Amino acid sequence: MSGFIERLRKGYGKKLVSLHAWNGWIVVILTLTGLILVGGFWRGFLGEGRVWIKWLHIVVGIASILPVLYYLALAGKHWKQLKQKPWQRFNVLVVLGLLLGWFGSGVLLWQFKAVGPSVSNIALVVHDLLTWIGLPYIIYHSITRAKWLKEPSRRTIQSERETVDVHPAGVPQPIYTRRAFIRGAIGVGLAVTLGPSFMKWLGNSIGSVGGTQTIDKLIENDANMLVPAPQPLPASAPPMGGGAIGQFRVYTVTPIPEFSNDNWSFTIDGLVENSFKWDWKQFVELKRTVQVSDFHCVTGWSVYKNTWEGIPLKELLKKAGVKPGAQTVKLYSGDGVYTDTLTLEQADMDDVMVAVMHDGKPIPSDLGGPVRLVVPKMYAYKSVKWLNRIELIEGEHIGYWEQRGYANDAWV
Ligand code: HEM
Ligand SMILES: Nc1nc2c(c(=O)[nH]1)N[C@H]1C(S)=C(S)[C@@H](COP(=O)(O)O)O[C@H]1N2
Ligand SMILES: [Mo]
Repeated sequence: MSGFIERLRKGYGKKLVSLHAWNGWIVVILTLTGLILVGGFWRGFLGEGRVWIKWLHIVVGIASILPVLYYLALAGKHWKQLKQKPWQRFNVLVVLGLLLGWFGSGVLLWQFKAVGPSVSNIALVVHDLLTWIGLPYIIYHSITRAKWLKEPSRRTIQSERETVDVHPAGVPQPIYTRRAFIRGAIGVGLAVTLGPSFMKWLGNSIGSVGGTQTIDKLIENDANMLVPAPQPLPASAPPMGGGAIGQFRVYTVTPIPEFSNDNWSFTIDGLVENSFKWDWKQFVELKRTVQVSDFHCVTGWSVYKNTWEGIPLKELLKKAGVKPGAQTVKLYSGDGVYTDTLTLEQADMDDVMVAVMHDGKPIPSDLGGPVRLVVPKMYAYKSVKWLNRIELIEGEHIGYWEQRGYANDAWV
């Protein structure tokens, strides 16, 4: 072991320089792919690409531990060299903390099935938190480096040199200068291109820590205009689950559709004895029930104790009368793009619900209102938003995200 470390330490200075460069590129790739994964615009735009980006993020993420381990093997010597430079020591600790934290939480997110929703929920919060703290830190770091280059007095003094080029051999200054310039340019590029969505995401995420305000905002900004408003059952208002814990992230692969009495209907057809097409007035007359359930997205976030009010899917199927040849329940979104399926057996679970209300209030358009599916025992990509058609079909259908690489097995 010590022989190995000895060998590592040969050419120590050069190694630290290339380590720093490698690590910089890894962070850039993880940042770009990570910010794309956050969602919003990119979700709809990328489609299948999102799954590739996710894999790239995970593979590079796992690889990111290598420079860290390599550095740790050299750290003793480096640490001693930084004895007179507390600020640089601090910087080393921040960067190591960020990288290890991102790695640890990232591995948990990657292994979300093995660790379960409550762990991956925490991992996502940590992963995000490190991103909010770490990115500004790293962007600032890159930008100040670029600035310093313009000040000859600082360029030559020690204070400008940190981790990488404090070493006896000395690095030719131009190499470092060019590298710092590239990093500065990347920092500025990142800030300009990703700044707005980063800030928006920051706002949303902070809101999501702060409790119930955000959902009220979503209700306030409801784009749907459907009358009459559904009246909650006593078990819904006040919500029998006591109110949802956690915050939904608004996910959509299309613009949020808007519905009114004129353009909304709900159809159940295909291999059924009686097909139906309800308008909103008829639909709110259907008998509803209330359930409390948790909601888990594969990305790692969950919302607990949702009180959903709606029509159990099995009741709708009973009403329509499933014909013997039918094998699959195909679910259509009113966005015109998103679909998913359940087997007849899955659709028969008691808690699969065609939901109309959440915590005693109409579901806002951002969260899939007026009517969305909820499948509590499965990851939420099965929970089709703006549900407006159920078709019973023979054979299979591959849903939107399943076509793009998500597991057909969505059991939590
Ligand atoms: C510079 C370091 C990193 C940054 C800036 C970063 C950033 C991000 C961001 C912003 C997200 C989106 C989270 C969200 O949806 O709110 C994300 C997701 C994720 N990250 Fe990282 N990450 C980094 C390192 C890693 C590492 C080291 C791993 C380890 C394997 C990793 C694995 C994951 C996974 C599995 C997801 C969830 C992807 C999904 O299902 O959408 N990340 N990351
Ligand atoms: N029509 C439609 N339904 C959808 C999606 C979508 O993009 N479009 N995303 C799914 C995914 S991946 C999740 S996690 C949940 C998110 O629900 P929310 O936006 O109400 O939080 O909706 C699911 N249903
Ligand atoms: Mo999801």
